[in-house]
Amino acid sequence: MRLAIFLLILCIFEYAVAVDQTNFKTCDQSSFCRRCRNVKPDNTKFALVPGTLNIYSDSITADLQHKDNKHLFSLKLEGIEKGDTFRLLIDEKTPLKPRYRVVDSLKEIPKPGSIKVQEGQGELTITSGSNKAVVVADPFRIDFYQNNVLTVSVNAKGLLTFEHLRPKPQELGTDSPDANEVKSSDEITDPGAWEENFKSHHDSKPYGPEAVALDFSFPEAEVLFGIPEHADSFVLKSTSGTDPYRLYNTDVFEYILDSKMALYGSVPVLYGHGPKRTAGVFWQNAAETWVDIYTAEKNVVSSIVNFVSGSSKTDPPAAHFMSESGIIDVFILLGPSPIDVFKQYTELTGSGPLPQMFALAYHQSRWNYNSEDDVEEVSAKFDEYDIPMDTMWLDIEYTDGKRYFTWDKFKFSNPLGMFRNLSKLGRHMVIIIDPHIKRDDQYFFHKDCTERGLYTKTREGKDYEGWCWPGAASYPDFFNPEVRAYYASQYLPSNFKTVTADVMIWNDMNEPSVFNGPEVTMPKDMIHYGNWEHRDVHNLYGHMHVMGTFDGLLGRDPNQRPYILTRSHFAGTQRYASIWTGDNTADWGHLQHSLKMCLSEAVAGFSFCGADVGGFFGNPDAELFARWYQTGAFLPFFRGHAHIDTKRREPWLFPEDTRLIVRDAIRKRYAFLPLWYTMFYEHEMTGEPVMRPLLAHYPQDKEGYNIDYEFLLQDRLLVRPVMDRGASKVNVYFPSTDDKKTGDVWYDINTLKKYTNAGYESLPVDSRTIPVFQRGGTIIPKKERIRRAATLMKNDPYTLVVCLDRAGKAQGTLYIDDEKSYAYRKGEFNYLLFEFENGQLNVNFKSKPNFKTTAWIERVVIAGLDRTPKSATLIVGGVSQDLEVLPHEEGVAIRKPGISVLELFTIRLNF
Ligand code: NBV
Repeated sequence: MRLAIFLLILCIFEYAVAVDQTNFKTCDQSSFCRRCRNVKPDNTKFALVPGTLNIYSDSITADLQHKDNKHLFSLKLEGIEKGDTFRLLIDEKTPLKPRYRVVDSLKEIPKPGSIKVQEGQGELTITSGSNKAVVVADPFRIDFYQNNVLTVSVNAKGLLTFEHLRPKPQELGTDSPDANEVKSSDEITDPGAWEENFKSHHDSKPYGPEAVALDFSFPEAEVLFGIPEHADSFVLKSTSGTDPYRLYNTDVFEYILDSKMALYGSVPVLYGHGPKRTAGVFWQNAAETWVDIYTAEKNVVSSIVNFVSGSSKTDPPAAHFMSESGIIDVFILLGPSPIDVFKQYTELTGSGPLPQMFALAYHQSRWNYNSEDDVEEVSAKFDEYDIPMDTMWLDIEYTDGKRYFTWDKFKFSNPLGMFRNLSKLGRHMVIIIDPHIKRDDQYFFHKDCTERGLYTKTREGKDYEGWCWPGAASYPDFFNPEVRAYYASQYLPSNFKTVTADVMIWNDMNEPSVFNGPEVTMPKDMIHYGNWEHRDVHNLYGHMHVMGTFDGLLGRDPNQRPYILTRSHFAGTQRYASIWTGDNTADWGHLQHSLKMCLSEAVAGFSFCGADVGGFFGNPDAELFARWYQTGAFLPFFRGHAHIDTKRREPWLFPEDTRLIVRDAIRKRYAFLPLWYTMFYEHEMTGEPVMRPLLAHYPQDKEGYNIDYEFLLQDRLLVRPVMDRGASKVNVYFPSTDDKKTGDVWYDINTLKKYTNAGYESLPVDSRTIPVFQRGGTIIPKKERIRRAATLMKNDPYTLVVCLDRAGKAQGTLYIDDEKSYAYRKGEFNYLLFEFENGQLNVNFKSKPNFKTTAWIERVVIAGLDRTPKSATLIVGGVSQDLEVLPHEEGVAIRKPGISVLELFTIRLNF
């Protein structure tokens, strides 16, 4: 026992001081990365085998061969029916054992559509809708055209690698025919090919080298972006002279900024963007992956070569994906617009479902709220200081010794009472449930998992044991459907009796984090359901965990939308959970990176993203704290959170002026909740991201490509938070809509001051300013009676803010439902379209209103009119009524239309 405690302390200590990057591999320290990166360009070894082509109505297949070792691979190319998308699959024709194919990432198997095939001299043209793929047999490459424009080339650099499975060299008898073949033409000499050590960890690599890699060029692109999660700029940097970007879900202690190191999540989708076109590739592989980025800016070698050869042609931006195992399964997304390509991606992996309203409001967390009294006090103080707050969070200390699904009976003797008290105030609670399970024979969960064989196994078939918060721990094998079903059943009211159906779940440490494991995670040679190595599925572990949780919450209450926050994630996890950027630090750089990181996540399907407001590690000073709240109020997931060793930092513990700034920021969030809710509904429906980079709507504006300190919410708001110490002004960039440098009209959301020029504008700010602008041409719904919790604002009246474009027009939507259940999926909602034109505001229903509400419109604010109206007339069902028009900031306000959101109406301005 003593030894165990000693070891735990040692592990935690090692974990806690393991700030340095040497705990994580560089490409050079990873055998497969070295091998793939060593492949020389422009000399691909692969060619299609003549006479092996099969043409089907929706796909083609052919054999691909490695010219030296003669190994055969089967290639399949499909044109996907929906979206301008192709799918390319390459696997070994007759592998020694099956290779892993990801199945849980896609929302469903995408249906291939009909294709036309034309055979030419050494090449093949496959037409799918208005797109085509030209497959060149030798040297093998595929060029993808969208509307006859070459948009993505596969293997143009010739970096394709497919290491076939092979017997271990020393295991071959001398007379084995394979032995000679392997030795003569196919030897992989890298010392880590068959076993590999990293620090004190040994990877037994029983199947040897099995990497796959491929390059993608984007002839129409100027910048590449995507492949979260990295604490780096939105636009990807060249990796020439640095490590590639890494995708390997890891718990990195005190992660550093401007780094290509892997973090908690991996989403292998990458986009190439230029003024005319955007395209993407989704590399569906869950093994450790590295991605090299070739972009012109830093490609010194090619510039020199071009200079010497007198050529001005530079290679187009390209990416080289390298994965340790699995197959090549890649979707080519042909755009052509940024929004098109984002939708093509979510068409495959799904969009985030509409959350309950409370989840879009403000969350209050820390590691830890220490007792029921603590929770109650904090909740009461929010009321005392009139700061709205919807959800309190409990971190790991609420449990009985980190045994999830149990409570510390001293600190939390009556959790049901605590929940009821919060519920009475309209508030919610989220509690943490991590995947590591304490190895304690008295603990029911551990007993069940042991007896029923639910844990991830070692190579010898024993339960894998690692170290985490509870000490010795094992890890349920969530890849096994039985494990997920068992896990889900733990949430049933009959099992988890100490929570109500309103308590939601936070899944942390699910990379999985293993304090004493290689790179703080599970060894790659552990075994999952189906006999797959952890190596094959690593980046999916958290995803499968979250699937179990989601099923659990649904099973507990089928009509309530589950809310889950997860740290680890993969492509598709957005269907189940929101994410945050993990353990950031209370400094200005981390505040700035919260935008860049969530922008990358948003284009990779994760609109519901946020960062720990205030910074997890360290103590923010008042200025940073306030600026962080102002920024967080405009990011989708808005939660204050802090490390256990930090000073308590509830807003009232700061000086009064800071508290008031924080209060103001949170209240602003609440005022915009109708917009957030509408945007998330539209996100679920369309798959378009909520948070967007400037290039999403201003694709031609090259200056905007690299601006990632500013972002759009849909195409309605432009947010440029103050994220520098001591700022007295900010440089806001208003993007331009075309080459002529004209742009949209923007209105400051507070003053309604109008900005009509595209380009940089230096604006003065004080400590209260959050520079946010509404685009001319939009109508935004708001609620201006702020209450203690969003759930209490359900029937409150709306304000519509109409900001006119240059033509005096605007439009916008408002979505309304019960904010909690799935009734909206059965049509119980109202979806309104407001349109303003010729001095008149009209409403239409986008579908028949089907949700009863008493909510009404209490005010219409209009900005950008060129004349001041004397009055307004409200017309409902042929009956007219005069309304008062008053000056309001730099616009006007129509007072008290007093009209239900269920009625059709017109408001006419009288000049
Ligand atoms: O559960 C404790 C923390 C949590 O507060 C944080 O948000 C997670 O990202 N958790 C990580 C474990 C360890 C942190 C050093």
